[in-house]
Amino acid sequence: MSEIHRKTGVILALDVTKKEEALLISKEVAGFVDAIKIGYPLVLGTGLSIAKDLSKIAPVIADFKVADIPNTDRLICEHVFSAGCDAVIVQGFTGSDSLMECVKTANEFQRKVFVVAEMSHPGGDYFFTDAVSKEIAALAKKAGAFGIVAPATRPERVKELRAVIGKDLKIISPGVGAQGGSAADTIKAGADWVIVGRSIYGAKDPKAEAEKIKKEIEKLI
Ligand code: FNU
Repeated sequence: MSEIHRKTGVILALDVTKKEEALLISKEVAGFVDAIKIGYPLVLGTGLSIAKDLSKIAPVIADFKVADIPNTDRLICEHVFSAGCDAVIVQGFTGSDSLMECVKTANEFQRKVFVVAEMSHPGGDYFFTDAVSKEIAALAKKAGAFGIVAPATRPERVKELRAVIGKDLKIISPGVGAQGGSAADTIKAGADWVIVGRSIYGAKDPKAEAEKIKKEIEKLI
């Protein structure tokens, strides 16, 4: 287990499906990212044991968008944390009891919970309307989550959600690069980290691409 600290402002979304490729890319970009986000593509492709392998390289965030009744959420989170993940991404629309169970489980393991406040794809604001995502962000704060997920594709929403949660919670923002968002604009809007997948792991030179994004963020400081 390791803490997620902001050094580069970049989180790698590792949506490859083969273990060898996942380890190779992670080792290459290790110095340029603060954490590695894994999700269904990689875990279904390789098994949850990949989390332990990757946690030797960087902190691991499990993007399972957990969204069930409290008991099932707890069982999922226990597996995720026992497998070596440092944080889990959960949904907030399930309501406060489910969310609080995830946070309680994370606290027992001394791990972290990020709550999806609004999704980054074009259809992402259809149900996650302004009012709903702000309510979810407020609930995340009340429940004691470590942070929220907010869309890099809509930096104005990152700014509004930052205003809701204040400085106590972190914001991680997917949607940079392949989905059209800009790393600099997202950080300027109030995100702590941008999450970048295809632009890095799909690049000819993942290391150079990760370094480029790191430098783009560094220039803002
Ligand atoms: P890339 N992701 C996302 N939008 O893109 N977890 C969200 O609103 C969200 C996410 C994840 O586009 C997505 O599943 F809540 O290749 C993928 O793993 O840069 C990553 O962020 C974005 O990948």
